[in-house]
Amino acid sequence: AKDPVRVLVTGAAGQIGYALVPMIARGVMLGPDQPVILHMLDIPPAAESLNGVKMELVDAAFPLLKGVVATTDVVEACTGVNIAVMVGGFPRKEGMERKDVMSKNVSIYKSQASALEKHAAANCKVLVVANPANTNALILKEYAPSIPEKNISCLTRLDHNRALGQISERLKVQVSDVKNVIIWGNHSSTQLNGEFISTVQQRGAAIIKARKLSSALSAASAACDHIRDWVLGTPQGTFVSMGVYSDGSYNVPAGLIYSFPVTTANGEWKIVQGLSIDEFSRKKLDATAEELSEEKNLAYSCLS
Ligand code: NAX
Repeated sequence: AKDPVRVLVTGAAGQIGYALVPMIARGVMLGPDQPVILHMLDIPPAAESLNGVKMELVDAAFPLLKGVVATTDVVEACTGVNIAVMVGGFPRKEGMERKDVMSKNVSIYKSQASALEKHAAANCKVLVVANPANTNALILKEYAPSIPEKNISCLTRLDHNRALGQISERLKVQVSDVKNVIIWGNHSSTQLNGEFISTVQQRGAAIIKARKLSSALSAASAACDHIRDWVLGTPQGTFVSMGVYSDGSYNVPAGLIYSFPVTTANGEWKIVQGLSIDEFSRKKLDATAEELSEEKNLAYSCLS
């Protein structure tokens, strides 16, 4: 039997956490033959609720689940983890300045980066879900210099999957018959996905309007897809979208965490090269890079 993989979920008492941990425990993220130990982190005001989630995980009797650590201690949460899914963060509340929200998230991601750097397993793979996802991932990279930058990513797979879903609905074909859409750049309203741009951009808002809560099951599912493809590889001829550290491909400034089309094999992603970018797309790629540079500057101004 395989050794268990330790998977950290921060913000595990939240909405996405509640949808995500059972998927991980059921093998949706790492495969049906891969035992897992869940590490769940949240903050003290959510400790009781986090413990409730742990009780439910016990009650679900998942055969693959070999242990659960539920804690408000960052070091305990990060110790020995092979995969870290960072869902916890400080949400933007009405009337709050962007800079104040950024500053809260910068301080969270700075301290969690240090804990991961010191205590995670070697070669830990990190996925940042919490918004601003690209920039939180960049801060994490800065403060965990010994974690290779290729191991740090952010989630744009939800936008990618939304685009697949919209195309399948519009063309009346199965979603499994649609592939290779691309999300470029930021998980935000400047992203580009070729077609159905505004529907995909506004899908999050449409879900909030309908559910009075933001997307959770689709976000959790996308996080599983992101890690599964990263660890187990993309099918031949298929690419997916991941927010990764830019190497300057497609003239995207190096040093941003930017969403690119990637293929994966042997636990490593590679940016798909040589796709042709028309003038319309070029403008969008540049606009989303510009937005991310501006966000990066804002984040750095919160450091010190
Ligand atoms: P919730 O508010 O339900 O849950 C967030 C949880 O994080 C809470 O339990 C909170 O106590 C915890 N938390 C706060 N600070 C923490 C810290 N320092 N350490 C550990 N835990 C901490 O939000 P939810 O709906 O689950 O969304 C989570 C995050 O995902 C948000 O930032 C949201 O904006 C982001 N999203 C990102 C998406 C993406 O595609 N990248 C899509 C979905 C989602 O909106």
